Amino acid sequence: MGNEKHDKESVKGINIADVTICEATAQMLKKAEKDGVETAFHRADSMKACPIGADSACCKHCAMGPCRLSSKDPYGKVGVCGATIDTIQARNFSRMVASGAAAHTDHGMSMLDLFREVVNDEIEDYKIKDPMKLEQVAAELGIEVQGRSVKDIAIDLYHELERTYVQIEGEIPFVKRVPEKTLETWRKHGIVPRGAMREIMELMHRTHMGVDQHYENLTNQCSRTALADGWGGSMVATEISDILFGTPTPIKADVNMGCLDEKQVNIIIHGHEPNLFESMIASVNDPELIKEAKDAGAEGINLLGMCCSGAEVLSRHGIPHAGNFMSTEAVLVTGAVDAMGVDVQCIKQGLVKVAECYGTKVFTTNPRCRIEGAEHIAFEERYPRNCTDAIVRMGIIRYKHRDKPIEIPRIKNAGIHGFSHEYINYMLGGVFRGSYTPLNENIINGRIRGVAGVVGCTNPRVRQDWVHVELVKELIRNDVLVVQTGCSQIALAKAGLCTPEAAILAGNGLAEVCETVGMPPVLGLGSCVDNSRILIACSEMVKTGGLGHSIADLPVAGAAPEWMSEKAISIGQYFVASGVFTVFGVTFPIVENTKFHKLLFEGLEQLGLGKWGFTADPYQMAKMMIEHIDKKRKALGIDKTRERVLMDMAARQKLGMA
Ligand code: NFS
Ligand code: SF4
Repeated sequence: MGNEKHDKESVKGINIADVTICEATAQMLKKAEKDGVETAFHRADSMKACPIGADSACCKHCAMGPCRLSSKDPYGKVGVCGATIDTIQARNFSRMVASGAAAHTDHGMSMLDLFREVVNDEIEDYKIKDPMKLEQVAAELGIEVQGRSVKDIAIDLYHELERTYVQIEGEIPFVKRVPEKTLETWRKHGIVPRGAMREIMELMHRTHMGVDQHYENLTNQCSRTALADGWGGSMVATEISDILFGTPTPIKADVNMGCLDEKQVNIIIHGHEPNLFESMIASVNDPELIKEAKDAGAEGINLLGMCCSGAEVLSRHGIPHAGNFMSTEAVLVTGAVDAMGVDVQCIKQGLVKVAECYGTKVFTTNPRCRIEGAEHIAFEERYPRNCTDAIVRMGIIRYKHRDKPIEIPRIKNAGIHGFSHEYINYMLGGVFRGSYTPLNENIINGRIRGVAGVVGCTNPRVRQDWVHVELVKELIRNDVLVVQTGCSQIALAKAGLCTPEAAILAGNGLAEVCETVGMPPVLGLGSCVDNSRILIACSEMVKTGGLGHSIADLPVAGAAPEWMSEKAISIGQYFVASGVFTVFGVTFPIVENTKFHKLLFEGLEQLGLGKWGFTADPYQMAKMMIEHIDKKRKALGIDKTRERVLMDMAARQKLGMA
């Protein structure tokens, strides 16, 4: 220990009930304070957000600045170069999109690298597990599949998908999945993406000092880059993962910290890339390593996920999930984690210090992500087990030398996860012939009012999980079917809403559909890159018919109620550019009453795309989304259904929800 943060006086207590509704996290925060350990919740309390930065009213793109404009009087001043508030905000916002899109597309590229090596027989540890999906994706992209070997198809698919990154001119492959009318709109505005590398490079160029100084023109490139993420990098990540590791189908699995087991060696994988996780699954099932764990006195090896790769293998294999982004430090406070392996994205640097306090080690594995104080064990795709076996062995050593008291919150929540868009159509369409027709019919007849994607992070600036849970309850109560990914999915799983029984919280129409099919009213699809599954589902709904001709016509809406990362902004922008009304919570990183704000919140919709919305309040958020869904229903002429049910306090108490 021996660091000042471990001095009990140095941790200023926070009001724990105000910062999270996750009971396990709350219990661990109490313990952390007792142990003198600081977490992001404590740091958020002492680090007040900079008001100028929060509104994106500052620019540090050159050394004539940094320049600060006022959010109270946004047009009162310009930067030294003359940049207006609209230029400054559009540039800052676009750079968030560039960074978020880069994260998703680079992740997708790693999956593609792995796929190439598998196809070329350069790796033995991974294989094509889902040749049916391979054929289906290849056929969709116009690759001949009849009478050809899996390997030949895979080679062609690899070369085709590589264009998602390197295409210099012309449209990327998955644009073929976009509904005709949506694509027409994109073509009209010149925002059909070329390769992600080109789009991100051009966006970084255009946001440099003294280049693009028209917020509308910048926003076009911002949309184009975001679309290169959603219909490009993210979609490649999802499809390749399915081909290599299997397409998810519904599976029962547990979430929460109660999945830790004091009697076993507990290993946590936290990050985003499934290749590390898949190798770890092989390691923890290796009889030799299990024997080593038993020789050390443990009953076995217990593997858990956290954050997005955790959500992905929860959906794909039913691997238990310990918690979302704001629980990653708290889980270490249990003292029960014997090793935490991380790869890329959403890995708080603070983890290392917390881990140190409990004699746990954090292992970085990816060359892109090292953390001072963490041990690095390189993950090489050709020899993946070298890395994951080593982490298990380090965990076993730590197990043997556990010397801190262990406290595991006894909370575990079962649920059903793994609803790929392919499965949704089988589930609703019957066993023999998958189709979106029954979903569309249920929307047209009003049993299902519409579909909402509720996704994204947790954030210590708002009460962890609360906004997600309240929003989703309000939506399903109003017959809106909810699809989920990432940390949001875990929040709802912990609240018990990923079970078929949760249909009792749904409105009559949605409840009826859930009961008939035996599905939960909240469908977990996996990680954040799996938001691409939502795009595909939207496309399918349009193509199936009866709900308009473009994604913008659909009675759907999206939300990231507790977002924090630049990836979330990229996701938001690609949903908006695809035609979806998308509402964010916490804070919106631009100044109101500016032209750029008006463009994002109104103007884009007039161009035939979707639009942004903002509110930090979950009930208001539900109201905005439902009103939008109703507006679309009306335009489609299918609005002859029930009035929206607003839950008052008494109704909430009756349901035990207050
Ligand atoms: Ni999405 Fe995943 Fe979670 Fe947010 Fe981070 S883990 S990619 S960014 S915090 S949902
Ligand atoms: Fe200031 Fe313009 Fe330089 Fe930005 S680019 S820091 S607004 S002078």
